[in-house]
Amino acid sequence: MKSKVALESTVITHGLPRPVNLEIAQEMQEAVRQGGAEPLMMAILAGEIQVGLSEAQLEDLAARENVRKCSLRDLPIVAQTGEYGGTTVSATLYLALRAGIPVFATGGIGGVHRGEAMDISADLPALAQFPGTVVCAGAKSILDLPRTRERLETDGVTVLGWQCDAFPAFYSRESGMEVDQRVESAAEVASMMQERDRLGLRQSILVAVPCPEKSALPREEMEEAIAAAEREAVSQGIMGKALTPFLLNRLAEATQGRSLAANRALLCNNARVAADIANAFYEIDT
Ligand code: PSU
Ligand code: MN
Repeated sequence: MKSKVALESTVITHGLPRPVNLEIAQEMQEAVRQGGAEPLMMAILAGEIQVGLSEAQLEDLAARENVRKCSLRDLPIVAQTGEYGGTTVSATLYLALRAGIPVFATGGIGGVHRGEAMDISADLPALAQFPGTVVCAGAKSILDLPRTRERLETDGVTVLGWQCDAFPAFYSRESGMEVDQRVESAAEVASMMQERDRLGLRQSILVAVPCPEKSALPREEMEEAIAAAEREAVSQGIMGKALTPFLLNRLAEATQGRSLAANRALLCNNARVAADIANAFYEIDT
């Protein structure tokens, strides 16, 4: 047995355009393997929960139309209807822990959206309820980051900065907010996971890893593009689970693909950091 890293699949089914979605999924899996751990992508295939996908299953899912974006509330539905589903952070966190996998890697977590609609991702209550370790590049810059950061604090989620003091904002390395504690190594994170478990706490540890420097985008530039995409979403009446994919797609257009390159770089980087943490935890836990 070796250490395992769970990967989410909504980023593949809904967050990235085809055909690079498949390439990036393969790169993420490779990054985990390079780190000496086993990658297990979580997804729903014909109503069945999958803990890890074969190459053929991954290719099929990445190319498939009519895949449901599954947060926790969608899991009973797809299990009953026999649909295909990509799992978001909330669903992946739950399913990974259920399968005994404590560490998982994603891009950015969902959070509190901007505007009046009180759209809050199911990722936040899931992080407050399930004791996993989620490696991400902070919260997506399309969100209301101060409110998202406050909500993590209210919910008792431990926010660690991976070799950084600033809470990263996905494409950008800074958000103007701080993490709870800076960490330098996987061993420190693993040790905090162990302490969390000893204390009987039920919240996740969020490990926030900044986007690699050469692919990151300046915050000011992103702000303008985000505001424009946000206005467009309001005028077209786009909301609910369709909002995040819509905004991500508009940003990729507005930055001539540079947001996509940043997304790719941070996903692979997070996968590698998650492998290091999984190995370190495996060592002290077994
Ligand atoms: N970040 C990305 N791409 C994505 C997502 C996050 O860069 O596709 C997905 C994740 O699966 C996350 C979900 O859990 O969006 C949050 O969606 P919502 O805001 O509808 O809760
Ligand atoms: Mn939402």
